[in-house]
Amino acid sequence: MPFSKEKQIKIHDLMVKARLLEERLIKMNKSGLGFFWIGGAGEEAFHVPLGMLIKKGEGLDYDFLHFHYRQSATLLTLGVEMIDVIRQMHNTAADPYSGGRNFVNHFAVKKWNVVNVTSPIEVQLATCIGTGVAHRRHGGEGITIVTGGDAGTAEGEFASALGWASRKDRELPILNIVTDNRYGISTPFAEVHCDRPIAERGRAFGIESATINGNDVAESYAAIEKAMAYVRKKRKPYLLEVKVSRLYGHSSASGANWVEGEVDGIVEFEKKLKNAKILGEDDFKKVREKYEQESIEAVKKVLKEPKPKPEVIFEHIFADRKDAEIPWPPWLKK
Ligand SMILES: Cc1ncc(C[n+]2csc(CCOP(=O)(O)OP(=O)(O)O)c2C)c(N)n1
Repeated sequence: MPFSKEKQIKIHDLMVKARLLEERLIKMNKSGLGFFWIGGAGEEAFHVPLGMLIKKGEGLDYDFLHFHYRQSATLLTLGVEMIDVIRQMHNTAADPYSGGRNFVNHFAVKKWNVVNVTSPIEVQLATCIGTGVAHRRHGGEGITIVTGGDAGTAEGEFASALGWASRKDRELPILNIVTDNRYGISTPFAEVHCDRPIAERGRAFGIESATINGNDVAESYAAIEKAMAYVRKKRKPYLLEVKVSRLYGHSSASGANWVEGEVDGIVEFEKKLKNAKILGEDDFKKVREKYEQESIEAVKKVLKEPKPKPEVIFEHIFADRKDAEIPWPPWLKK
């Protein structure tokens, strides 16, 4: 491993934390405590290193993050609390990302430049251009990072983002990450794409790119470090294709059941930690128990919290409701 024992223990801890959180969210959905689940079980080996390497902060001196909906591991690594994700799952008023309005794993954190995660796919490939241009004008080492899935690369926004990022002498410092789990809901990769790596599409735009195994912690860490160093210094785009697993299928809409035959990045990492005598079975069990307990305590607390009041529905929207000509719906009349 190219990094210290302490760092490996930290990565393992965060990976398990993210997995236990996702499994708790799935249980909540199945027991009627959350109406929809979508999340990142199977992407932890990539997203924990990503979270560790992000230049975290607010404003253009820091990275701007336009994320996909499978990044609980990145957000936990940045410092998000389990309980807040559970608040969004249960749609309570205290959900800090959407005030109880949005699906789970739809983060928005202004103090860390986490731009609202959207349910319509590939919207982030359009918004990333804005901060990419701002980062270019600002200079420094802050970069724009955008993530999306493999199926989403069939949409126009993906090609547009590559085009905008690679204009001659106006290149944008954007790290464009595609997490490839080989499916778009139930549509297999080959139904939508040619039999070539997605990373190769970078070539047509003169964009540096790589394809990596996102189930391997060391490979992920090294590839992110390399790609980030390139984008930060050269102020040019980089396309990183990351092979990942989808351990509970697409979402609760497809059942959210364990999928046999997928590689589990946590199991793979634990084999390495054991072989290197860094951690053993007892340690693994303790970490799992710690986060199992934290998630259970969080659910108990959240179940007692209030839901948002109907009057707040028009808060945080672009149009100023006071000046709008649209009448208030009768059920909201004061
Ligand atoms: C614009 C738009 N079209 C269709 C959908 C329905 N939809 C939700 S997720 C999804 C599949 C996305 O697959 P991929 O981009 O590979 O990401 P993954 O969910 O596999 O991580 C689709 C088609 C959507 N949310 N938004």
